Amino acid sequence: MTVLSHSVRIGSSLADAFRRDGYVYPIRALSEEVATSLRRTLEAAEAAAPDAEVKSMVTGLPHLILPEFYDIVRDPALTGPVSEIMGEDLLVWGCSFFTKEAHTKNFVSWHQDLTYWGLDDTDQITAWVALSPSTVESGCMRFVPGSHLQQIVPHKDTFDPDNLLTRGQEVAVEVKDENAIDVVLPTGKMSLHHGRIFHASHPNRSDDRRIGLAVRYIKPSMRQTSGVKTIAVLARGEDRFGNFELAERPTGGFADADIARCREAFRRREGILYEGAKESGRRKMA
Ligand SMILES: O=C(O)CCC(=O)C(=O)O
Repeated sequence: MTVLSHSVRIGSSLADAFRRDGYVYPIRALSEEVATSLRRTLEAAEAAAPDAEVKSMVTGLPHLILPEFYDIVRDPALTGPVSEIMGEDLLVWGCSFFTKEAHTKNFVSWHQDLTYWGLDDTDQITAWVALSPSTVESGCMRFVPGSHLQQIVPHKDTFDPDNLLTRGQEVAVEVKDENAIDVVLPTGKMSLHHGRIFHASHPNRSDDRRIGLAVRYIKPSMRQTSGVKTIAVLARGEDRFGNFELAERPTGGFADADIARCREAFRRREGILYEGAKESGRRKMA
């Protein structure tokens, strides 16, 4: 059993703790060696990417361009704890890196993930896996416990270039800093968070990169409200609904077919993530 949860109280299950708090951590997902080896794979791919577009695929769709990351999002070490909460059948709706370089101003504003994803249900979990130490100094995630119990609140777009979020979006309500907890994770451990939880993170003041792999799990019964079939991966169990187009394992080596699939995945998602946003503030999809 891999689950060792900070927020699970004696006598309550992982699922109970998640429903109560909107998160669970730390969960031992990968050994430090495996996590470090994945970091090396990522960094080799960043260095080898032939152009900015392919580099944005490495950052924004690693599971569709790098076979090692397709395998990791389907690994029972990640999907097991998620399925304890969401059930046996799981799709990966998206997967991306949140990397903050050492001593940079990049940050993440307070937001709720599901605000702009255009899904018809809010039963959604992100597994965030640390590929380097995620500490207060390096700008770990911060959660407001229990904030997932409210609906999606209004957000405003800032398009702040230092903000790692697509639209620089932030909740348009006050968040009291003292109500937040620091989600400190050593290399290889992960947190799970609900798609409605308020979360954010400060800049990285450490000497190392802070690298998190965010894997967005949904149930196959969910659908995009726009009717567009976005590109997903079957992570566990079965898809008996067909609401998403399922991608196979990428070939690797930046094969033409993998690049074409990522281009299409970005294209289908762009209209959803930027719905209602001003044209001028948009950045390239990543
Ligand atoms: O990595 C971070 O600091 C923020 C990540 C985040 O917002 C998310 O995974 O939903």
